[in-house]
Amino acid sequence: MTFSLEQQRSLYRHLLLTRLLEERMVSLYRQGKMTGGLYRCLGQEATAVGTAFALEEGDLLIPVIRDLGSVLVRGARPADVLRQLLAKGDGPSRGRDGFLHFCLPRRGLYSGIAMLGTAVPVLAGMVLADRFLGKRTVGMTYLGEGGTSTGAFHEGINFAGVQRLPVVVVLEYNHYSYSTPSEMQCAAATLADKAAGYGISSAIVDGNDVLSVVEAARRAVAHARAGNGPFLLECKTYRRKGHAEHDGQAYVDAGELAEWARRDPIALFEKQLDASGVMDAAARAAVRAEVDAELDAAVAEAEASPAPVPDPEFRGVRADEEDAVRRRRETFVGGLA
Ligand SMILES: Cc1ncc(C[n+]2csc(CCOP(=O)(O)OP(=O)(O)O)c2C)c(N)n1
Repeated sequence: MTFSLEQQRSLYRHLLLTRLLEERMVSLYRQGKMTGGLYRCLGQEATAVGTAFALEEGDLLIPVIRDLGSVLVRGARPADVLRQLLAKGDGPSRGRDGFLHFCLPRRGLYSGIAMLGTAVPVLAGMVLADRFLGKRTVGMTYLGEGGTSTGAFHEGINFAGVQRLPVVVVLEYNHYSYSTPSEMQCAAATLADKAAGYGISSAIVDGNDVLSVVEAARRAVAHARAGNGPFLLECKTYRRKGHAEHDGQAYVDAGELAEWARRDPIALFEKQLDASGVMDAAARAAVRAEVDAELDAAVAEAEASPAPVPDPEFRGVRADEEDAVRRRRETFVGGLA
């Protein structure tokens, strides 16, 4: 598979955007401005960016906590991501929720679901609904090793397999689930091995090599779209920070961290771009300057956004919110009478 100059530039830009946006998030978190936890994807950027890059317009994506890169590839604006994290009144969730729990339905991006594994049956239902409408929508979601131990994952992937639904589950093998090492999580030699038990296909890819990830994800998406059923794509990567910012990861060996820092996905792609002559250091510096400027503006925009206004009407709880508010008011007035 070949990649155009534009595609490689876009991949590089999204990797950098993910890394540098996260650094801004850390700064806001340490200033006490963020609400809730901060879950980083340092070292895993190529997995989320590369897999989402393989989707087409109209496809569906449900991220989990390490997938900021996929959210940006789907078109979320950094300023809106920051508004969400700062729980601003004009943020995507209007200050009601945190982290990546927001949707951009017009971009096919749905909210990460806090209960691990539940995105699999939900996504299976979404692509099944689209199949009834005659669409060939592919759904992609993500899970870590820990997420694959849940009943929801099992039920969802089993149903998707039986129905031959176009669901791609990206399995992020990042060596830890909170503090539990992977070998304590699952007895199978690889997560991809689980596919055999469901009668579906799988592959394993180096999750730190963004071009390999895109290629593998394109094959997985094409497989699913062609009606061959779900696909498990295991990306071998490494979580270089603790579970969240509050976790000092004392359970991780320093040598192991240093070893994976040498396999940094962005540095690896920079080497490839040098070798192929696609983007030299000056061209990459220009992209970095562009991303820095975008993030300066995004932080300023998000910080200037208003705080949420407490709303006793529970607006936004239901899709038909105006109707719900009207009915609630009518019931209340009726109750008084
Ligand atoms: C069903 C369920 N159990 C527990 C949790 C709390 N929890 C959130 S993330 C996490 C660790 C998940 O590990 P893994 O799936 O390997 O993903 P990683 O954090 O390594 O990316 C836990 C225990 C949850 N959200 N849902």
